[in-house]
Amino acid sequence: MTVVLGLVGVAFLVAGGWMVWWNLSCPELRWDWDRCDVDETRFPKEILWGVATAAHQVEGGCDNNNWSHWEKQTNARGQPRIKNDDKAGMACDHWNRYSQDIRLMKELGVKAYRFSVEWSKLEPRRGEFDDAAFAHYLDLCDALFEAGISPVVTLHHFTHPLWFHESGAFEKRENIEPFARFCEEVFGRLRSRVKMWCTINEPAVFATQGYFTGLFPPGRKDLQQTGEVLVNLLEAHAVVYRRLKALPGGAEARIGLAKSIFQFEPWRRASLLDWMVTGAVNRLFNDCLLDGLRTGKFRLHIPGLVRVKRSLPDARGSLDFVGLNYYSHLHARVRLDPKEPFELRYRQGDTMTDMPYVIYPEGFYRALHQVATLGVPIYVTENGIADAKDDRRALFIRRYLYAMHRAILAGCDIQGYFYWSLMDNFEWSEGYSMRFGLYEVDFKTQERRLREGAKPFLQAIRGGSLQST
Ligand code: GCO
Repeated sequence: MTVVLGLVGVAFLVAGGWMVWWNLSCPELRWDWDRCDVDETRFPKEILWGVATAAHQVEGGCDNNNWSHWEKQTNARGQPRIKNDDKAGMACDHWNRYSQDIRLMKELGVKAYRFSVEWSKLEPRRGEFDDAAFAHYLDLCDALFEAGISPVVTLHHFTHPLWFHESGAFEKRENIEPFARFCEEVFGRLRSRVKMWCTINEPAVFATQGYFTGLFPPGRKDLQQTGEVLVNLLEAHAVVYRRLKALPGGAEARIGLAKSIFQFEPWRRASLLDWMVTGAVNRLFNDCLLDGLRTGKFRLHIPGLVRVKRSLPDARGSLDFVGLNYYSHLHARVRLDPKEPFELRYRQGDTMTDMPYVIYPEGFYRALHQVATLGVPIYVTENGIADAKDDRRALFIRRYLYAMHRAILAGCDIQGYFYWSLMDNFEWSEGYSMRFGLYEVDFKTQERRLREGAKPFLQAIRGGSLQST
């Protein structure tokens, strides 16, 4: 018995010593903003500046996909799935107003526009392609060309046709094939206008929100299935990359994936438990995909919760560039309550966005270094703030662009930056309550108005300093 107690005591001493060492050896990155020279931020003239949107969030008329179906439903408590019972509906009517919106992009001075194509409009029924819908996207690309703006097309941005949804979507490995065929069709018809492609937007968000938190369709809460959807999405990306590369024009095209990074940090840096839980969530949300792209091996194993392994040699080297979508990080504190195993906590003095995310530019710097390990050029494919009052947007833009500037100086090969978003739009389960736009949208009149807080972005594009005026 004495021996056992002795061993337990030693174990605690070792664990306690580890926690103190770890906490001291890797404090959370925080800069002294009073000493950061944000005004002197400059960017290489080669940086490609753009804005980003997604079809379902801006186009209007996306009424035959997994999201339009989801928006009509209520949850187990009979509450609407979308805040304020919003529906994407006409959204920003971008389908009809894209010429006007391209003029707004020109006013900003951006040279690229990242948008997604709506699969449910292009292939409303399996194997039946709608020529008029393809003609619309060709017209959009031609109008962008006239304006001197390059299109960057995302092939899957959370939405897909109801027939694909009802077939199980990416829960089933065999559904990679119909997605790949769709991508080949789009590539074949748009390749003369589009030279840069994102296969899938934020696989980890699609999988965790749809199959772990249940906030996105199909509203499951099954970690094992989350892992299976994740590995199928990684395989789908790799298959699409190889298939498009094999098509005429494929070798010249630049094909990547838009990867979200959201750091999950221990609330108590000396708590082994907080480190273990946040480490598991980081593995799920960030690292298993990055490792899969790096090594061609997908490994996700959280004992007792999820175990998915798959060798995907085609995933290795399946990026001509990596897209990074970055917003913030979260702190979690483990609770010994099975109903609520951990709670999110916020540090005193942190400035919050409306989401609410913490404004944490240091995390952007960290995330840029994380994706830099993939060894390919980086494009920031999304970065922005929900700020309806427009009283934090300028600060956000100045500090995140400063963080990107420091990452470039540190050697990260950052070649472009797309602001999220051009204009206010449908923010998924948050509906229209979250205002991410450089342009404010009055959804009653569809008027767009440039926000004061957008000014630092215009300064950066024009190669000026971020001098606060
Ligand atoms: C996402 C999507 C965008 C969001 C944006 C703000 O990350 O969920 O790519 O569609 O609107 O990131 O949350």
